[in-house]
Amino acid sequence: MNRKFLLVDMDAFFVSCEVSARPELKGKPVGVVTGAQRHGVVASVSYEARKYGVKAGMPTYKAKDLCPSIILIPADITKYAYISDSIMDYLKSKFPKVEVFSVDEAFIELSPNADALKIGKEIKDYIKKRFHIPLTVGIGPSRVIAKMACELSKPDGLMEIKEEEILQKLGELDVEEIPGIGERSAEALKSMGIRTIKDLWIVDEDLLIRRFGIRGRWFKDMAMGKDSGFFTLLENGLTLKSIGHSETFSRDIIEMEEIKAYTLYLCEKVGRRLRKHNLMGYRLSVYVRYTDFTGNGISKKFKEPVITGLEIYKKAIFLLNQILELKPIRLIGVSVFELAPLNPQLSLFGDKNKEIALEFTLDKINDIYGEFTVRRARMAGMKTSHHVIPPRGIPR
Ligand code: DCP
Ligand code: CA
Repeated sequence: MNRKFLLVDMDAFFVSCEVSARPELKGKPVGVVTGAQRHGVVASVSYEARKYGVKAGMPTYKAKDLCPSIILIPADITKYAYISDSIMDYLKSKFPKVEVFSVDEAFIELSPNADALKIGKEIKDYIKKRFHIPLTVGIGPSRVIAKMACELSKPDGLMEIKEEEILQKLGELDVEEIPGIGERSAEALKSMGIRTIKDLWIVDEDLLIRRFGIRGRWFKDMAMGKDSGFFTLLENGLTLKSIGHSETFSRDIIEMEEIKAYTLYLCEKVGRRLRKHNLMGYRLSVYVRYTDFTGNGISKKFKEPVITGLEIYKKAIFLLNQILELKPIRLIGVSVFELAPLNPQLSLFGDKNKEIALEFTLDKINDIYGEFTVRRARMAGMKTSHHVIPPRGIPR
């Protein structure tokens, strides 16, 4: 592999941001809550509260049941985003190859002979001193190994796993410890007698592919320390902020059927580009410009990510219905934001799997025979004679 990656991951990030402003909270069970007061969930949990079994994603009432002394603080996302940006800017100013992986995680590729432990220690010291945020650094010959080294040494850790140490240091771990292998995939693997990372080393790849499709290969690759699935996105240098598509019409559009048909066309395009980049997104925006040059737009974050064109379409129509005025339209735009890698753990999506698989198949047919060779019936309502205004700075 002869490469070296370092993962920088803040410990209990949202909580740590609060503790840095209020040092009296240090060492106490603390949770940061997102969502409405009564129906809030704990998004970040201090390591002291974790001892009581409190976990990220739990409803606040459950967190209080488990740990009555927990101090719950409402989330201040703007503050966390600012601290996150400042930390990422610092990393980017120091290293040429930084991949921001999430709000509080970044991979740094170092030269293979760099003294990664020394560099990791320096990063830790600087971030702690400058931002008062504790963090863990994992180092490995690939991103997936750096990530596992990080998880193993949290909190306030620093660990390197060399290529020749993978089996010895990780071999006995449960398959679930591999990023991207969730509970359901782990269960399925276990039902085949594959419990540990070492078991994945030994098992025949064809057997995994027969059972899990392409994900089977990803599982084995990652167990052996090779970036795949989840991490190939980064390898391709993809750091998109949004994927969107808009069309300016050369004539007025007013009938609902036609609006729907164009919207579906836009959503299919967006869905297709998402899949091409192996992405899904949580936020959807739609915007409209009318012939009189006025316009409006709406944006909403959804709990479930959108992946397929049809899903994007249903949500886009829901949003459009909230803003549409009874005026002739000249432009419609649809964008998906808050992108995340389309997890290899597709089983997460249950029934949605079939729809996703179908869309991938349609993509293949359309790749061969031309865009929209196969398309949904509703798009037939679309009349021709329009031209496309390409979205800004977004790869096709
Ligand atoms: N987050 C969230 N909802 C979740 C999980 C996380 O809003 N279900 C937010 C809060 C976290 C931040 O993202 O502080 C980073 O997520 P991590 O998974 O890295 O969790 P922490 O940084 O809180 O803890 P750890 O020390 O395990 O990394
Ligand atoms: Ca973290």
